[in-house]
Amino acid sequence: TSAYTAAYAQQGYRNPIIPGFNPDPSICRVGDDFYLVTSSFEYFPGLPIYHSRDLVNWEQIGHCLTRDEQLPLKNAPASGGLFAPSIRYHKGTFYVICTNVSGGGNFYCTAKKPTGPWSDPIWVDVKSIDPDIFWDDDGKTYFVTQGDQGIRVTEIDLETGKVIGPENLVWGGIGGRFPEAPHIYKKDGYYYLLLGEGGTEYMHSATIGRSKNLLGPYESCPLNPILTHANRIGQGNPIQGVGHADLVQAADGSWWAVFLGFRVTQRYAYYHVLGRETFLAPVDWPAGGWPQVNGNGTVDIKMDVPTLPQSPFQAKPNRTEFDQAELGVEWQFLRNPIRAHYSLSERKGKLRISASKHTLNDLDAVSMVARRQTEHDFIAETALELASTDQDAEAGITLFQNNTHHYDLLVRKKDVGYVVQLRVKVGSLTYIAGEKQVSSAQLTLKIVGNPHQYSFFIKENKVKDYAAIAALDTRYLSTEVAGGFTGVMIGLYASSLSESSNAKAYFDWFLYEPSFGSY
Ligand code: 6LW
Repeated sequence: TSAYTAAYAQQGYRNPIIPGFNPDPSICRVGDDFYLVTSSFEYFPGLPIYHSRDLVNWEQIGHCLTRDEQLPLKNAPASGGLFAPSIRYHKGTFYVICTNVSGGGNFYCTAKKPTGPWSDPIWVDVKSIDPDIFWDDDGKTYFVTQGDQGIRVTEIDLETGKVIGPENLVWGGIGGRFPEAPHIYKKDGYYYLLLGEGGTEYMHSATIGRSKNLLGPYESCPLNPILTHANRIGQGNPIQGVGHADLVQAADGSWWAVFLGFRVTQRYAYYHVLGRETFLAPVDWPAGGWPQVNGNGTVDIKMDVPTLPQSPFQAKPNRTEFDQAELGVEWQFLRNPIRAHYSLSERKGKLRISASKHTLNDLDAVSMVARRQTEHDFIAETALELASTDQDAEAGITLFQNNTHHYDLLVRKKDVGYVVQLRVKVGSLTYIAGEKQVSSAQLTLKIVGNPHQYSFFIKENKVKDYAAIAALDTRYLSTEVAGGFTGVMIGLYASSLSESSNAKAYFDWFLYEPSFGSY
């Protein structure tokens, strides 16, 4: 039984708690508030920060890295940029600790409030990934990171980030490949070292060890792995790849794990398109004993367990009218954006995107804003107008897994009128899956998704019905096909092959309507 006894508990919640591409979650608590950060790779701004009062309902409150100087992403490849972050609160200051694998390596930023402003990065000269900071009772500060042979603990100076001791290899886990994602907790006189093992794919897990000394030797928990679906109990579970966890204790004494996992498009059919998402499980962690994650170390979509008193946030509208001065926090750019390419004020109530000479295939400042696909079942729709005399220019909506795997529903100018195309980009293959001549550059573009298919539609102005363009398999945008660490983003973009293009696209509104579907 759990230490969790609050009489006002509520029952049940749905996993994932933060759906869509939100991997490598790390969490901290301040009073009754929880803050959580996830990886963002080549997207800008970097590292979304979420807030919750009950661990079940989450609201994004901003990003940690919002300035170009904090987050250089020039030419960052797909799944480059920012890897797994940690978030901690120590003596009145928030810390986000992370690695920019495309420039600068390990760093941490500080803030007095989780909404920022966050400091410039304080760089730490330790070469690895998945950093965390651990403060020991004697006042010393340690940088904790991954390493090929196991987890390393290195004393640093908190003010400057300067390394002031050797890199100590402390524990390699239980022998799974890629021992990574370390977090250290001090409890009941032990140092507990939690890590991810098995790699972030189907063999993923979380394991834990403990020692009376920070630098080890660490004794392995007899229940290891304490979290995994790479076993008979986890087979056929629509959630796979669980691992890379962080633990947090609520104000009432109950313990919880947040971790990544992914929802496959079909049981036993191993494809996933939504990226790695953030999940929650209750943890039973008796004094002097080992933590046990949700009983047997597996989780479900529907979790029938007591929770903290639930305190949902007001739901955000599905439809964005682009009538605010800034885009909502759910939108991100691909790498550092060219600011002048975007405007919400040029035409009132419209998002203007100027074509960049970089296409969606390029590792550059592509003109695109994108948000996560968060459920398999959804409708995404936008009304746009392409303003261009240039036949090489195009604008539209894209399902973007990475620069080599995306489906684009676009409009471009033709000699007479305009043409709509559905273009498929899967690795070295490019294919036009559907095409339709239209009379005007003012159109509504629509995508309807389910676990297996994306269906594409257009509607011309003054025409009543939608015309179907084609349907495409979701699996070619899956991580299993595309590789990498991200998930499908839904992007609005404009590009042109001609250097001097003046092409612009005006997006009037955007709708994203997710539904839970089967899972
Ligand atoms: C991350 C590593 C991992 O650094 O994937 O799931 C890497 N685990 O810990 C990128 O997200």
